[in-house]
Amino acid sequence: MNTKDIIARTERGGRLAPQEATRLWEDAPLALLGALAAAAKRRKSGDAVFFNRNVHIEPTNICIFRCRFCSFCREAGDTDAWMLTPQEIGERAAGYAGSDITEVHIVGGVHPEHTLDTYVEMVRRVKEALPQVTVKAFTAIELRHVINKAGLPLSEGLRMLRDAGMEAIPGGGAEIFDARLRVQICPEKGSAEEWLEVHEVAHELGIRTNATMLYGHGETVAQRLDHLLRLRELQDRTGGFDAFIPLKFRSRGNRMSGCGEVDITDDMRTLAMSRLVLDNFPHVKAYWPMYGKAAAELALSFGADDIDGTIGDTTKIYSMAGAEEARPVMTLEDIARIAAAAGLRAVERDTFYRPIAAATPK
Ligand code: V47
Repeated sequence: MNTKDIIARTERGGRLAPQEATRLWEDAPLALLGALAAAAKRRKSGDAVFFNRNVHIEPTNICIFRCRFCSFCREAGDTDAWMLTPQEIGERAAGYAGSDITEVHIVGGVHPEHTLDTYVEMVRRVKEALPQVTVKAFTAIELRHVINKAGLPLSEGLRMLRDAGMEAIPGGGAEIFDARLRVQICPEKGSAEEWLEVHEVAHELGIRTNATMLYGHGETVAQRLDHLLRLRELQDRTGGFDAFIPLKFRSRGNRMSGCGEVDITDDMRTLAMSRLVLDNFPHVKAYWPMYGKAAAELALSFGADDIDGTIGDTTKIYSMAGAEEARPVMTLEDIARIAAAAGLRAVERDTFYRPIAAATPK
């Protein structure tokens, strides 16, 4: 098939075959990819740019894994290591009572002493403090670790967490699915199949999830595409993913600093190809604490329809890795301005992309 035919089919919303996606990714001009991805975005969500009012709680940066790309993890006893108890997490959540946040996002290191009960207790305490707020919690890696440790089947452990109030699962821990690369960058983390299985079981239980891909650390186009195709295949079977979030490798303060960082043209190309390949994902998110606000604005012209949330300076994962926003805070005015600059309209959503009409900024 020649490139013209591929473009014509993409414009009609047709599914890209692997060879066609490779051709576009490697050869198409960036402006063309942007136009195709922006049109695909409009077919999915019109002129909306979704955002939510959220905070992150990072229970600990102490982690038993030593992923080479991570700038966040510490050993117990390090001067800058922290660990919050479930009670402290509940107290932190209680500090947001009366505010208008709709989501608490909980992700941290895999602490050697944390168990499934610790996770259940964290979720329970947050829900107790903020009953109206959605808890989106724990990567597939954290979940698999504590559920295995408890000697339970995945379905049982996830059900316990769901019953405590974990209503959604974020997309972290996917990194890059390619087995050889995974062994190099996060050898202890478990396989792609294990990550995918946690999400599949969650979907079977009615728990919505997100998916990420860590890119920009020397992987090939084929390895990125393989990652997207595996997600597309699972989504075909379950329909349980809400959003895909490409995560650009940030190089400060980790053992992969030598890789450097890819430039913004690669960011936009990757985002556009994600939108085009993942035709069955409702949303593609430009996570602004990772890109920076200016690149997140540009991303809205390359297929993204979501920029995550207000965050209120509650996450350290990206600032510790050298991202632009040392203290990530996004105001409603910022969001409205960014959406308008892209010719789009900011729409406040809940975790499940239901619009919260009354509060949407003008
Ligand atoms: O899995 C860690 C990534 C992820 C670095 O689901 C890094 O809505 C780049 O998954 N450079 C955790 N990336 C964060 C995450 C996430 C973020 C925002 C929204 C959602 C969602 C999920 O952060 C990890 C890893 O892939 N990460 N270190 C780094 N140096």
